[in-house]
Amino acid sequence: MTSDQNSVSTRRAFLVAAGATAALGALPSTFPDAIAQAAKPLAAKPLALKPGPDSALIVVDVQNCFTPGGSLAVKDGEQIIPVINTLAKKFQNVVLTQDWHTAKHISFASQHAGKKPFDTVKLPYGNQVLWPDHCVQGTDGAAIHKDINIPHAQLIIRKGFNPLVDSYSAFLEADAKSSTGLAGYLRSRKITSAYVVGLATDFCVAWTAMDGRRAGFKTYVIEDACRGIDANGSLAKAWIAMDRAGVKRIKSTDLG
Ligand code: VGL
Ligand code: ZN
Repeated sequence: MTSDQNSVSTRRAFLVAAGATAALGALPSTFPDAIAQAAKPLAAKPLALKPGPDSALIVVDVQNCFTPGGSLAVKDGEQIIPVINTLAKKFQNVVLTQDWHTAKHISFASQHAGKKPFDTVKLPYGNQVLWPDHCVQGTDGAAIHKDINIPHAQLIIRKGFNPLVDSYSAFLEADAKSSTGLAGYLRSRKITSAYVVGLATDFCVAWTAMDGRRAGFKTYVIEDACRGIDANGSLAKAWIAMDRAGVKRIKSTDLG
């Protein structure tokens, strides 16, 4: 076969593969190798998103309490730090958040007789998961992890400071009406897209992303720059809820 014929047949294989992929959704296991190979670049194509002045990276709760050695450590939580530091260089606008509780915060299991961490209670604003004491204002556990290196971050939003109301979201407390001011800040700065990373995927990241979407921001969660707690299936549930809310799930390699 001449090289011309070769390239024509490769191209045809590619088109067949592209059509078959679209029609079947997934490649059957018997799909010829050459065609499967040709189809691969399609599936793996990065989105090449380029954050501009209208985008902000929101780095959620990368604090000592949530990283190994902390009182509410998220498994492998420290592994996202280099990913976040690299991502942050692509953003003009970066907001950090800090979980920032009073010493006897209502979300702590220690404040509810007979309860232990990860139990739930009913509070006036709804069901509340109870946690080990964590991120108490001014303590070392509440400090941003020392390896986070984003000197150009412009704002730190502290949340969960109301003794009687938790706040997973960086936008709204758990009563779903008390604002942290973040939406107003972003709007005032003409920011329309929010890229959310940090800890934990299934609590503060998910609630922040969903509230961001509800507030009208185009919202992305960069999955390899997050880690989850996964209490009682919470991680899978959170991804489904984020998808339904219109939050886009992307990878750090999708950013150009
Ligand atoms: C978080 C549980 C309690 C979080 C904060 O940052 O995801 N989770 N407080
Ligand atoms: Zn908390």
